[in-house]
Amino acid sequence: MSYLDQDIKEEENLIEEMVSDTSSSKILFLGLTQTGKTSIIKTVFEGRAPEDTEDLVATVRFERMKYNYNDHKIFTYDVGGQISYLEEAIEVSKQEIFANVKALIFVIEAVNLGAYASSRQYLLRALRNVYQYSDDPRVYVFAHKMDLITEDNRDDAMRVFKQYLDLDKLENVVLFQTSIYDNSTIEAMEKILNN
Ligand SMILES: Nc1nc2c(ncn2[C@@H]2O[C@H](COP(=O)(O)OP(=O)(O)OP(=O)(O)O)[C@@H](O)[C@H]2O)c(=O)[nH]1
Ligand SMILES: [Mg+2]
Repeated sequence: MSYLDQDIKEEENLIEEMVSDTSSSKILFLGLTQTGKTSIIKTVFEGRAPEDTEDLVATVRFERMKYNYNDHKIFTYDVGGQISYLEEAIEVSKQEIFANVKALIFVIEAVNLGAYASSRQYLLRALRNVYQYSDDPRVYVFAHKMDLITEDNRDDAMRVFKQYLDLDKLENVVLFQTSIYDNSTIEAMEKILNN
């Protein structure tokens, strides 16, 4: 068997396991490139130090991983945030990406106002897909890299964030303020998994 065949076989096994194992949770990570999706997965589920994420390369297409985390069986889908990968996930591969989702986590850099509009467009398209292809999915927005905003400015920053993203209009979307440099991502994940 070639390496390629072996890879394909492993991928198929992973998908089969995920679909047949109803006690497992699929967590789908989406958001623009460089927002910190892979860093969140590596620090929370693999215990990697935050500083070790600085050299992560951009995710190509999407990456599936399987974890045992605090008695939870988890499958993560980490979609690369470059526009071509997002488009592929949302249009071409939507049936696979958006099926069986327990939690969709949409990551937005809190500090990057210039990217709010584009993030919102992708968030809306992701919501449409996830409600179409999954039963009763939970949806979360991470206002991420909060460590880059001084404590005094966080309330104002969050007001602007919610206003620009018009989050109040999106029913059932739960917002977390997160950073890999403190416990906030781990605390958010625990709430999500225990929901
Ligand atoms: N200051 C700060 N930097 C962070 C945080 N989370 C991630 N980063 C940094 O953000 C950069 C991009 O992180 P990635 O995890 O590769 O981003 P990504 O969203 O997976 O990017 P794509 O794979 O291209 O979609 C890295 O240099 C991380 O160290 C955070 O909470 N605070
Ligand atoms: Mg990535």
